[in-house]
Amino acid sequence: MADRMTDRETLSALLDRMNDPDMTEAQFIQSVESDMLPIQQFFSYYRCAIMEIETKFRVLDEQFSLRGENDPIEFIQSRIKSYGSIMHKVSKLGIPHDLASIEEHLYDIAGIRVVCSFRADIYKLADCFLRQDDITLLERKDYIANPKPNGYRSLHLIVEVPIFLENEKRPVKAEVQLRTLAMDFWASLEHKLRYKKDLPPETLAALADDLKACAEESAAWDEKMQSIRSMLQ
Ligand code: 0O2
Repeated sequence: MADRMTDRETLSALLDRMNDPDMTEAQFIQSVESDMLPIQQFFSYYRCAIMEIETKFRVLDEQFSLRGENDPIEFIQSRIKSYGSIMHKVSKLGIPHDLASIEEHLYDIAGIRVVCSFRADIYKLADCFLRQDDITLLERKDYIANPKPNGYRSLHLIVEVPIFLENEKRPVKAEVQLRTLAMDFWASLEHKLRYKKDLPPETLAALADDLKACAEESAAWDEKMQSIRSMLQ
């Protein structure tokens, strides 16, 4: 994934250097390290974006709890998309393999998942987050109002956040997923099923139906819990 080089070119340059009798081991290691630098820097931008976004949500959580409202956030999980998943998506989208194109076309290299107890808190947090003047909303997908056919529910926000580096301010894209505990429980179970390709098709279909029914039931639970809380408040 080196800048402006395909994987194959990078690998073949690496093999040439490994076989170069004039190159010492130290020189070889140094050359590999310098090749890796743009890639390390690339991933570091996304780690910084995650830090920025996580902090924004933690600050909001702190503020709501100071106001005497229950902490709206149960937990936050973040991840950087793995190299393998990035390359898989690059091939699927048919985009060039260089870092600049990957940065331009992939929106979910940095992923932040904010899990709340109550559905209303998801929208409250999303509104507060999006009102911040350094956040640019690129895309909003409300799979709570419009669940996916399999039952998947979450609010997805594709945003751009600036990170402040030594000599530059750099906009970085990230995907924020907001969901309730019930939606998260469901999504992690469904995610496991996706990798169970070795089961017979009838079993897979029956499990998908069961999961769809679970999604409807847990959405009804979310709604009930929400109205109980509203009454308590
Ligand atoms: P991971 O491992 O979580 O990163 P795309 O973003 O191009 O892949 P799409 O449909 O435009 O596809 O994006 P969408 O619908 O916003 O979904 C992106 C992410 O949402 C997924 O990332 C999942 O994390 C989650 N997601 C979406 N649909 C489902 C679903 O049906 N079940 C579960 N469990 N999760 C879902 P990745 O890259 O697929 O996975």
